[in-house]
Amino acid sequence: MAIRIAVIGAGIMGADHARIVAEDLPGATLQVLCDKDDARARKVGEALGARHIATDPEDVVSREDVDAVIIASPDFTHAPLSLACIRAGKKTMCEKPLSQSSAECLKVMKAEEASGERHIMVGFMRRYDPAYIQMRAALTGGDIGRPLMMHNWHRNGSTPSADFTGAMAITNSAPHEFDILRYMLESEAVTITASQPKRSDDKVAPVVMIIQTADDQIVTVEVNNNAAYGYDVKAELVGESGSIATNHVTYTRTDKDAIKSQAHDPDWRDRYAEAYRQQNKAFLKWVKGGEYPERAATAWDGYVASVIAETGVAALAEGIRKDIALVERPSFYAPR
Ligand code: ISE
Repeated sequence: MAIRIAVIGAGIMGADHARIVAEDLPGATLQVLCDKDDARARKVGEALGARHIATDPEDVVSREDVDAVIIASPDFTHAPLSLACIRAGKKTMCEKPLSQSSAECLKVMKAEEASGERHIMVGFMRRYDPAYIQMRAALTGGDIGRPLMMHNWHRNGSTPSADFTGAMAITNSAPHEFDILRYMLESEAVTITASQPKRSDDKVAPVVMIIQTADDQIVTVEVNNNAAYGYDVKAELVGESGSIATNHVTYTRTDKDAIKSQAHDPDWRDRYAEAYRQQNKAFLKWVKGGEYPERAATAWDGYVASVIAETGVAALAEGIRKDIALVERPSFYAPR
């Protein structure tokens, strides 16, 4: 029988996850599409053939005809809904960040540990992106020697919504970078500094962060949510005997008027389409009874990204380098 998935949230990411479940995930059914906004839930759900439309997420999570849940509602709902999913015993793919508050992430970790089994995968989909997979394979294969530095550029054409605050550059966008640097370098971030240039208008300004790892590597992260020209995420890993960088991903190039050009994606859904698909396939395999996915980000990874973000926000406000202080990693979250 197909796995009955409920998608919570019918905004940008909720609609995308619902589309993947309905059209691109053999073995899964879009059982419920839930959004607080009934009209939005109906519009997205009916277009994708969702079996049920709902507006109360807590109610959806505990439905008997729901086997698994994808949480893609606003950031502040992620932790409370993850807790509800753990209580209901449902395996869950929660969009990043697990929470913008590390204290809330700890609550999720404690509840999950108390339940005795893993319930939560956090949607750090870059772990499933072919470019980062190749980068990691080159690194672990010894192609570039010991990694010394990682440079990351994260540019959005514009902020995704009017309620996107300045701090969200660090708490909503940068967590992708915080997670991928840990995943790539297999070392924890120990200090962070953050600075910002001043824009001439009141739009969210870029942030540049420098992070040091426990193995004395240096990572730079630029987040520019108003880059104006399109979605553009790049990374370069510099090792002692070589370096590897992600390429711009496009299928075509235009030559016209003596100019060679390649388009930028409008946002992350196109650039990371394959990563989202692979991530959700891994989720489905786990729900069907497989092992917890090897690449998946756990609630612990969600917690660490949130602590780095909180420390980054403080480093920016205080204008100083801050230590990143984590609780001890519970053995429940030891790598398997
Ligand atoms: C959004 O939530 C994402 O996850 C995107 O990948 C990121 O580029 C964007 O800045 C976030 O707001």
